[in-house]
Amino acid sequence: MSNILAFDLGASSGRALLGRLVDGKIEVEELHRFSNDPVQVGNRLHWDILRLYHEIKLALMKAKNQGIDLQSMAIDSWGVDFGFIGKDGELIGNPYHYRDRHTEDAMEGLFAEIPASDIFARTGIQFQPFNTLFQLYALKKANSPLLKEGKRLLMIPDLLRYFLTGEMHNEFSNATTTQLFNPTTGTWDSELLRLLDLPESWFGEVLKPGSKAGNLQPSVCEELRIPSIPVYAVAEHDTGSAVAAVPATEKSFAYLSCGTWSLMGTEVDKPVIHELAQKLNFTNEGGVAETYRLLKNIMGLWILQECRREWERAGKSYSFPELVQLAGEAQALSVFIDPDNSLFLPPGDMPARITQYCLRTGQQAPETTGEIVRCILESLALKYRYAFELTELLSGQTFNGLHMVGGGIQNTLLCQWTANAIGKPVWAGPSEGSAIGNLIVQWIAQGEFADIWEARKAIRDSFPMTIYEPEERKAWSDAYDRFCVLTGIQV
Ligand code: ADP
Ligand code: LRH
Repeated sequence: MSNILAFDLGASSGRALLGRLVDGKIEVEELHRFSNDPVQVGNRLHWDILRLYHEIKLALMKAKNQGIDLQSMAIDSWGVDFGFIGKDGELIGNPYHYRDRHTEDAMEGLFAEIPASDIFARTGIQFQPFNTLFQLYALKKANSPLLKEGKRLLMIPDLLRYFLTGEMHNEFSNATTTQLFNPTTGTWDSELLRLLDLPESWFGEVLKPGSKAGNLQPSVCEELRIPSIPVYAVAEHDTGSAVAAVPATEKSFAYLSCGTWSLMGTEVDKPVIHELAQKLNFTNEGGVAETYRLLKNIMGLWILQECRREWERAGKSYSFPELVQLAGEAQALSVFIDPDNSLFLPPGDMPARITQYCLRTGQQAPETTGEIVRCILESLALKYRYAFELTELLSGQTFNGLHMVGGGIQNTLLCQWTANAIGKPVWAGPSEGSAIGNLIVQWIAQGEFADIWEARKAIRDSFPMTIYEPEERKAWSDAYDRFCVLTGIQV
């Protein structure tokens, strides 16, 4: 029986999922799970990349100790972040976290040098201050030694794969999140690199998802006393893997990948790059099987995670199910925030920022834990309606429901409220979308599935899907009108 391993590193936690194909069905087992804790040093926020590498090795050890014979493995993670490799082949410094504040003024600064419309026309990627492009610009302005010493730039999964295999490659789906890749030419954008004075030699040939990208190198095998196995490049951007795992039956479908971030959109054959897409700040990220993801980033459950961390610092600890229950007991459709307000991007005292937002917009601030959680979840559901309708507008399609995948689907209230807000059914599952998408791309590469559609069918047959039918239409529709006025979003 073939066993393969998927490492899915999310912004809040990482996991190793063991996958097996049994009579055409997918079986998964969670071999290892670990928290992914950013580390603040002085004013800087970093990822603990070596700890993540250590956790990957722990999972490989667990597989060995359980007598599991692995055939292959692959890694996916959040996008945009990277590390530099120096002349001796070693990692220079700790990768920055995309929520580090060093990119705060970067968009404004760069647009004074290169018009935003040129950047969007070249890359089709939405503007977010933390995109690799703006991180590099900020490092340049700060005269960072990283740029002087760096010889190769590797995205987070590229970097971890390099530690494991000794081979340096850049993978396609994650390369597109840099906002330095041109989907029209299918290569790094030489003109953007030239304008930014970034050496082309930092960026390697781009591997398609499903490419074999090396084998576990001898030093790793010796250390862990394990045989070498192939390491694949899958859709190494977690959103790419999550969307690969959407159990859709037809080509035209809408999805919401719901975790730390909420990513709402549809899959398209060609990137949608025009003025309106730029104005609405939609993105075109590279996906599997020559597709792109036309989608919008929504701040997501990060706001709730950060509230939870704040309450923990105040000595009150809540599990996610407890928070969902408290939200269910609070008053419905009372006060709203725009989850995408820049106030909510950096780490910090989120309940205080929610109060600040509500008072600023003439609303009464939520007070109890349940009221705060309800405000976050309802506001997310309403923002999902906005992004859902824009996805229909930009893609010229009408969707008869929404597929939700990711850890956030364990929040049954959020799923139900999303259905209420969009007025269409929500089909929720699987919750480990990214890890399952990672597995199926390995299997497609190994010939176990003919293509992505056969793999999606196997996902449909293997994992339960929960259906949420829309309810309370009038109340949610009125709430949406209020939400739009309050947040100033144009519909
Ligand atoms: P990421 O991959 O970005 O780290 P996940 O896909 O693991 O994120 O989703 C994490 C989110 O899922 C959490 O922020 C939390 O809101 C939600 N979640 C996780 N477990 C539960 C649960 N048991 N009940 C409700 N929500 C949950
Ligand atoms: C979701 C995600 C998203 C990126 C963000 C940095 O995990 O990859 O697609 O924009 O993290």
